Amino acid sequence: MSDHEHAPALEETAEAIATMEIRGAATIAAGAAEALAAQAREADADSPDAFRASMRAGARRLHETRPTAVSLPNALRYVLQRMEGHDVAALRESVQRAAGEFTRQLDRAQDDLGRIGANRLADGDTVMTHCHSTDALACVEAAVEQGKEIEAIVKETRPRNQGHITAEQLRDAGVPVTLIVDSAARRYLDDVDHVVVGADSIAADGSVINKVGTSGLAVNARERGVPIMTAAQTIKLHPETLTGHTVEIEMRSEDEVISPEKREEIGGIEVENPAFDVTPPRYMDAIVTEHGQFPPESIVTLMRELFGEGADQPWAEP
Ligand code: RUB
Repeated sequence: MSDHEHAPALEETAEAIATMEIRGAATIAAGAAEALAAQAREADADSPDAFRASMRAGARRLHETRPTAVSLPNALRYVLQRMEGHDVAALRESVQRAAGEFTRQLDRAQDDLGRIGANRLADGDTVMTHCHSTDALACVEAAVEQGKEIEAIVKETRPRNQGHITAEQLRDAGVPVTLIVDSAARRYLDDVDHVVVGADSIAADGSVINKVGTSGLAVNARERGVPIMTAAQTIKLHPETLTGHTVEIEMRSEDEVISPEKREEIGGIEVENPAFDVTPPRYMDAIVTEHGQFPPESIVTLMRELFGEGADQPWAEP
C-alpha cells in the first residue's frame, strides 16, 4: 500500500457507510474510528510525515461518505488530535490507542444517557419511536432493566424502513411493539406517553437534526401534549454551529422513494429524498446526554464547555 492509498478495511468501511450498511450516527462514529485504527495498522509509511498524510487522507475518505451525522467528523477529530510520536511506530500506536478509547467512551456514554433517559419514562408508559436510534433505544432498554413495563408504537420510517430494526430490537428487549406507517403517527399519539428519538446532529441553538419526519412528529406531539425527548450522546453536538455554520442535510437517491420503472410509467415528475430534517428547539422538551438532561436552548453551554468556540479539521492538507 503506498502512502496515500487507503487500507482495504478503511475503504470497505467508507463504502459501507455510504451505502448505509453501517448507519445511525453512533454506529457510523464507531466504524470510522475502527477504520482509522485499521489504516494505522496497515499504512506502510516510511516516515512520520508520510504516515500522518496517509491518516489524513483516510480520514478525508471517511468524511466524504455522508454529510449530516456530525458524530463522523467528531470521531475523526478525536482520533487524529491524539496522533502523536516521533516515529511511525509511536504514531501508529497512538492512533490505535485513541480509536480504542473513543469506542469505549461511546459505549459508556450510551449506557449513561440510557439510565438518564429512563428516568423520564414511568412504569406502564407507551413510547413512540422514529427511525432506529441506538441512543433512543438505550433509554427504553434501561427503563425495562429498571423493571418498568414499557410498550412501543414504532413508526416504519420510509423510505428505508429503519423502524423494522427498532421493532426487532425492542421486541428482543421484551417490549410489546405495534408497527405503524408514518402517516398514522398523529392518530396514535393519543395512546402515547412519550416520544423518544435520536439525533444525527444538534446545533448550538438546540435544533435537532434527525431522520426526516422527526420535525413533523415533534409538532404533532406538541399539539397532542405528548412530551418528546432526543437521546443524543455529546458526539452528536455540532461544534461548527457555534460559529454560525449550518448542518448539511443529505439528499439521497430518488430510487429509495420510487423504482425507476414506476417513475418512468408516471412520467414527468420530480422526486426528492432528503434524509434528515431540523426540529426547532421549541418543539423538543429535552435533550438527554451522558452529562444529564438539558432544555434544548441551553445545550450551547455544554457545547462551549466541550469544544471551546469551534473545532479544527485535522484531516485537512496542511
Ligand atoms: C439514522 C437516524 C438516527 C440517528 C441516531 O439515520 O436518523 O436517529 O442517527 O442514531 P440513517 P444513534 O439511518 O439515515 O443513518 O442513536 O444510533 O446514533
